[in-house]
Amino acid sequence: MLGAGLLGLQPPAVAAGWPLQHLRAPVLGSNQPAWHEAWQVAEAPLDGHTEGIRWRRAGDLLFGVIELAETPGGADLRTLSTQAYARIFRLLEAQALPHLWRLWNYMADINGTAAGLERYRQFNLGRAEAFEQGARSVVGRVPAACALGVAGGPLSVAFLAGPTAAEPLENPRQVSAYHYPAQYGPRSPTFSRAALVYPPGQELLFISGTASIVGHESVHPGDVVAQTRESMDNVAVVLEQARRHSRSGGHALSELSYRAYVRHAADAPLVQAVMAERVGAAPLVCVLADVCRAELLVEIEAHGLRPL
Ligand code: 3EB
Repeated sequence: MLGAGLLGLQPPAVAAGWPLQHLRAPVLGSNQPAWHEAWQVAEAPLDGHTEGIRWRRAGDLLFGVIELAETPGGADLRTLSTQAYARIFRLLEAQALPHLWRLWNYMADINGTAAGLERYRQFNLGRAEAFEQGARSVVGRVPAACALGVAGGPLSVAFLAGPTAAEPLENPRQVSAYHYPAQYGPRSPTFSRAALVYPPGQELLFISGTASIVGHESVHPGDVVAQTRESMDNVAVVLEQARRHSRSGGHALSELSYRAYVRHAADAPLVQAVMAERVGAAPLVCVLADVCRAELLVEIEAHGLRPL
C-alpha cells in the first residue's frame, strides 16, 4: 500500500500503517458506510513523517497527507494553505521527486466568509502564494486536483507525486481555472482539468473535480440533473483531450472510476441516475460535500488506469 483515502464519517478503526486521508463526509446512496480508495504498488515502501506530512514512498512514487487544524486565534485558512503546500514542496525537493500529479484538498465551511473573503478564495490565495514561493508555475503545468468543503475538521491535503512531469490537459469548453477572471477571487485556482501520469508500466489519468461550468460561468443554477449532465459533458470532452495525448490507446468513459461530490444528500439518487445513463455500471461513489461555488450542486472527478 502506498496510501489511501477513506470516505465516510467513521474514523478508521485502527490507525493505518500508511498515509491515509480521511474524508469526513457521509457516503450517499450506498449501503456501504465507508469506502477506501487504495493506491497499491509492487515495491517495498519507505515511510516518513516530515513537518507534519505523513508520507510513503515506493520506487519513485510518493503519496502523502497533511492535516492542519484551524485553531481559535491561530493562522487563517490562507496562511494554513500556504504552509501545507510549502511543506509539501520542501518534501518533494528533499525526495528529489518534484512533480506533483494529483492533489485532494478538503476544508471546513468552504463557502463561508471570514474577514470579507470566501474561504475557498482564501485557500486559492494561499495555494497560489505557495506555488510562487516554491518557484512553481501557477499556470499551464499544474497538477490535477479537487477542492471541497466538509462539515468540519482540519484543512486536509493529500498528494501523489512522481519522477516525471504530469501531462496537463485542459477543457476547450472551459476557461482554464488558472485563468478565471478576478470576479471569482483575488487569485485563480491552481489546477489543470486533468493529468496523464506514468507510474511504471502504466498510464494513469486523473480527471480533476469537474462541475457545471461553461466558459468560466456556472450554468443550470438550482437544477442538479442538468448540472450533472453538464459536468459529464465536460468530463467527456476532457476524456477526448486525454485520448489525443494517450500512450495507452485512450481511456473509455465506462472504464473510469468516479466520485461525485453532492451538496444536498437528497440529490444523490438524481446524480446516480444521470451517471447510470452516462457511464453505465462504472464504479461510482457519492459523498456529501460542498462544491467551491455556492450555486454548484455537484462535482464529478474520475481516474483510470491502463497498462502500457
Ligand atoms: C471548477 O471547475 C470547479 O480549486 O483545486 C474543481 C477542481 C474545482 C479543483 C481546486 C476547484 C478545484 O472551478 C471547482
